[in-house]
Amino acid sequence: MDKTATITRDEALSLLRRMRLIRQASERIAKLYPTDVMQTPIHLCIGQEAVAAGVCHHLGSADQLYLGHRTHGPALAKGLPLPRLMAELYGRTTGCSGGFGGSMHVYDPAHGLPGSSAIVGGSIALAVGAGLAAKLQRASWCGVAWFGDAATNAGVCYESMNFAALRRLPVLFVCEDNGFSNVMPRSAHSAHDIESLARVLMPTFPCDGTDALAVRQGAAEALALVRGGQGPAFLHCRTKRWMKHMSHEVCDLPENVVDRERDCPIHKLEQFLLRSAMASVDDFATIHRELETEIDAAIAFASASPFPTPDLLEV
Ligand SMILES: Cc1ncc(C[n+]2csc(CCOP(=O)(O)OP(=O)(O)O)c2C)c(N)n1
Repeated sequence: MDKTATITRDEALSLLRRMRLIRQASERIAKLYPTDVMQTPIHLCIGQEAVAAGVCHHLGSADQLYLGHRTHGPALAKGLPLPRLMAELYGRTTGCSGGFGGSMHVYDPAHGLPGSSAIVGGSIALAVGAGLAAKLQRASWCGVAWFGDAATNAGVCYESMNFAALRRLPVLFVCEDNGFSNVMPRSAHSAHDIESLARVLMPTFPCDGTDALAVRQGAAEALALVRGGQGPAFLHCRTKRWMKHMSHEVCDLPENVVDRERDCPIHKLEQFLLRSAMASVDDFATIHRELETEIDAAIAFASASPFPTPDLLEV
């Protein structure tokens, strides 16, 4: 189906707002990071916003989304309030993990974010466990495993996909493939082709991960199977990482070629909105301004919140 066929203005603007929230918050984090106010490593997802917005467009708070180390984009797109993310990065008690987790350990059960793992591939099996629970409880929600291309090298990825396929569990596997494991291009870290391997176990849905409409479409088709009781599906989103792996600085690897216009998911969606006369440049400016105000408020909230005290470690 044509990826633009069924999209309404409200949906398209909601995708844009989610992507802009992630982009503008990430840019602010990158700007503040060198001042040392955030005591946590950070993995930014500038350039990858379409994956988070396109997939989470279809997820409700009951769906259980398990993340890896690059959490900010999908967590915000799934509903984690920005002040709670910012306070977590600042290491404050009001953060989503009480200030103890940092960027790689976000936790917000109210929005279907039951945990994330800094171990590459470490949360994939947990999403399958959620899928098993959903099936046993005859519930309508699903488990979602979110991981990068390097996680497909991990044995647990295949064990998890195998079990999910064997038991026909409602699990969506989302591979956010930015083509790199830290500084290593995929050709240097994987002997396999991701889709061919996944296809042995389940239907795969490849999509352009720099295009929010394509991701929205691919995720809709994959989730139709998952929610329809036909077992797991694999969504493969090829995207581009604009920043260094774990840094506030721009990626300068010669193999990572980024065209900041052609590869920009926000620019792509804005061009679509303008072409189809669904929105104007003034609408984009309003969204930008509103989000800057939200980000200012989130930073003020984080900086005014207290640091945790040792007694809070006791559970
Ligand atoms: C089991 C394990 N091995 C190695 C690492 C170190 N490490 C952290 S992130 C990373 C790269 C992961 O790449 P990918 O899964 O493609 O995700 P991306 O960072 O590109 O989003 C590595 C090797 C780790 N955290 N866990």
